[in-house]
Amino acid sequence: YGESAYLDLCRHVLNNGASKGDRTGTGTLSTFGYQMRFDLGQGFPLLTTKRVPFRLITSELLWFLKGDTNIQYLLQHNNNIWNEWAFKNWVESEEYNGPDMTDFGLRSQEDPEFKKLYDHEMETFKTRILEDNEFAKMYGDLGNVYGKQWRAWESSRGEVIDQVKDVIHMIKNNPESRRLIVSAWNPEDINPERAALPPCHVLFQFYVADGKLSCQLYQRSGDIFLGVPFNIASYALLTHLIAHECGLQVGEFIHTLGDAHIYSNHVEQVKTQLDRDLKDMPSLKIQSNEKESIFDLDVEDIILEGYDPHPSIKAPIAV
Ligand code: DHF
Ligand code: TMP
Repeated sequence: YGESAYLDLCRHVLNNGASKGDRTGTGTLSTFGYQMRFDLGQGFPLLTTKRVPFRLITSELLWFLKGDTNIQYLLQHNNNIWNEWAFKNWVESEEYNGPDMTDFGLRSQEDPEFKKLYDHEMETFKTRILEDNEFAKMYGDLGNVYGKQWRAWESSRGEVIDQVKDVIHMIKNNPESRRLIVSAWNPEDINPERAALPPCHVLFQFYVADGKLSCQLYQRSGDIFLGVPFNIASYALLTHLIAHECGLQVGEFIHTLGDAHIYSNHVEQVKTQLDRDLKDMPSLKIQSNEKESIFDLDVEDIILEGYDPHPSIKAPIAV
């Protein structure tokens, strides 16, 4: 249960993981199929054994909920977590004529000279996304990623389906339903032309009993050190927001993982984290007095209290 379930997952993969190559060329220790449970009534599951930047989780989730897929919004909120995937589209485009950025993720870790060049190109890219709306429209958009599939799934018949709005309506009107599902996985869009990264959090389902809302996520691929702590907090927050909107208490968040992996260049960081003791869990407050629905919330409406974690631990992200 809770953060110890996450630390158990780390230990499980360190002890039992198979050495497995991967798309990014980094290499991982990996296991297949794992489940963690978080009782949201006990506190908010933001890890305390390292600092996890909650404001980035909030702005990313509100970005999904707005149906936005353009990193311009994230940059306006000083959130850089999706930059590399937009940048990749830019440097692979016809229009780009700067220095060769092939394999920039791996090369910037190995070659300090290249890293300088890359950092500079990335800064230029970010500035253009923020200042030039035409450029942002072309190169800031990640394609048919979460925001699009959640709020404006396009069916082959030309309908546009707002899955989040529909699921909220169902929770309010038919809470017994066993069909309270949102899917981000659209086989038509699993193609680099259409989405920068095929969704990792593929499908989630809600469940209502005893006046409490629970949520289970199926995540096909989990970067245990960097991505998963964000994913846990993000879905816990989503469950809180929807419970709030529907007048329910929060129940459990159940996190089911497919390929759960620790990248080879995160192993030392994971061991450092495992040596630390748990601290008290923080708690969450939602301020929405005037707001009509969760789609109108801003980052300031979401308040985390009592978060006093161990220091952050840095690690490179595999692109
Ligand atoms: N690719 C990979 N290889 N792993 C991921 O977890 C991942 N996540 C994505 C997109 N692509 C991915 C979206 N979510 C960070 C966390 C989550 C995330 C993207 C990036 C991250 O870098 N977290 C750092 C802090 C970042 C910061 O402060 O700006 C961390 O230490 O948690
Ligand atoms: P993949 O598409 O080859 O599985 O690569 C995606 C990587 O990103 C993989 O390491 C999982 C990680 N990831 C997360 O863990 N959580 C996320 O929310 C996202 C978007 C990615």
